[in-house]
Amino acid sequence: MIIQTIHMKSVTAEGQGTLSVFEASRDVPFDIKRIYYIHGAPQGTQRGGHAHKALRQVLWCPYGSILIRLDDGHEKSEVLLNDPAKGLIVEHNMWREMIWQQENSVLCVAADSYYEAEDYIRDYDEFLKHMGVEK
Ligand code: T46
Repeated sequence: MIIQTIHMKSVTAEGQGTLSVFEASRDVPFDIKRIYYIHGAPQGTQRGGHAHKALRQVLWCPYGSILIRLDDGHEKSEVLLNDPAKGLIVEHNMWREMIWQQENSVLCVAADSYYEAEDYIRDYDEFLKHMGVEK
């Protein structure tokens, strides 16, 4: 499985923190139509448990530490988002789970499409079938 991460350009101002930035279609391989973020989750929170038929996204964690588990039906992989300048590209046809390693960690997501409930596959057996994987 190829894991695509990006390192965001970061500009530190002495004693005033750091500005990190990425640009649609330049630093991530798509245009961005929607941004959402998940906050206020206790440590140990597990979210996700689905795949998308078409949606492509970039995930980043500006505060805290969140483990992302990816599964393409053949291989599984994990990426720890614990650096505000690190982004993870999650392509379509990828089962994902997100596990909060630290309370109040924030997960930000920029997506290439508007919200569409029909794009989700929320049943793992259905996902394997969609991917043509024999159980
Ligand atoms: C993903 C991971 C990383 C909306 O109404 N609009 C939206 O744009 C989104 C993303 C969600 N919702 C509603 C649908 C559900 O009633 O918000 C509720 C929670 O969504 P969900 O259970 O899918 O949340 P997560 O954290 O499991 O998954 C989310 C995204 O849905 C998903 O696309 O890849 O974050």
